[in-house]
Amino acid sequence: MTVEMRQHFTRLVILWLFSFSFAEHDTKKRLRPKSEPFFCCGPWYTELVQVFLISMRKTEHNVSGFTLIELLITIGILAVLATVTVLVMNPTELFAQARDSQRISDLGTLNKATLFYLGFASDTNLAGDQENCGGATCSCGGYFWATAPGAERGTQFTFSVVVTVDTATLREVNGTGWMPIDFTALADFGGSPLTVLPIDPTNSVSGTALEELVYKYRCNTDNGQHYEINANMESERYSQNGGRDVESNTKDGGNKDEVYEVGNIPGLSL
Ligand SMILES: [Ca+2]
Ligand SMILES: [Ca+2]
Ligand SMILES: [Ca+2]
Repeated sequence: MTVEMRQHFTRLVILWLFSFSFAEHDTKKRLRPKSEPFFCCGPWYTELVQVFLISMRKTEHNVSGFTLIELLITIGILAVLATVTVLVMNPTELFAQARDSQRISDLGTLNKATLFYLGFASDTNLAGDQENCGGATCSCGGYFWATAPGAERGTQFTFSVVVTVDTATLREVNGTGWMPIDFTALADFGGSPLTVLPIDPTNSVSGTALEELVYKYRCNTDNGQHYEINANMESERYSQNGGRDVESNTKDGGNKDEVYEVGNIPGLSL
């Protein structure tokens, strides 16, 4: 590629970037600064882009192409704008929000499936028939279930044993998965409402109990018909006091402001 071809190519790429982000065509097909750029800010950008466009037009009529200084300034501006864009968008928070959206959706799915099971199964058993509670059959009386080993009980939680199952069966819906309910008992009503049990998108128990990113479940001893499922939000947006707070007890009806609780008694100690 000759020097002239490289100069033309560079001009085309930069012009395209500016056209896409900061400029638009007027009725005479001439580029001008956008009236509203895609990200923010103040009138400073208008002058900046105008200077650049004037430079581009001069260059179009000047066989010498860009000077080194112009090219360096342009690269510098693009670098600054890229940095500002990353800071404004905060990709770490955006990814956390996406995982939280998944958690909210998963708990909604699990809650509906459990309510369906309670409403239609002929012989409901919210603690299932698992025998991995210290060798004994589990009951609602002393256990809670979690999607990963090592999950801690909540600060108010008076029960002591956390139940986890092998990774191989973690997502089974027949009572051997992380939730002990046998959803296949709904065969007369179209079968299990779930094909697999969802698990937390991170599924990590590192840190304190309030930093754990796992799903938890327990049922109550009163009549074996009450349960709670919860998850921990990690984004600012969905956490307690965030813009879309789902964790505060005034929002979810639970008893722990630091986690999102669903179920027919979300106020259980979990
Ligand atoms: Ca809560
Ligand atoms: Ca939280
Ligand atoms: Ca609770």
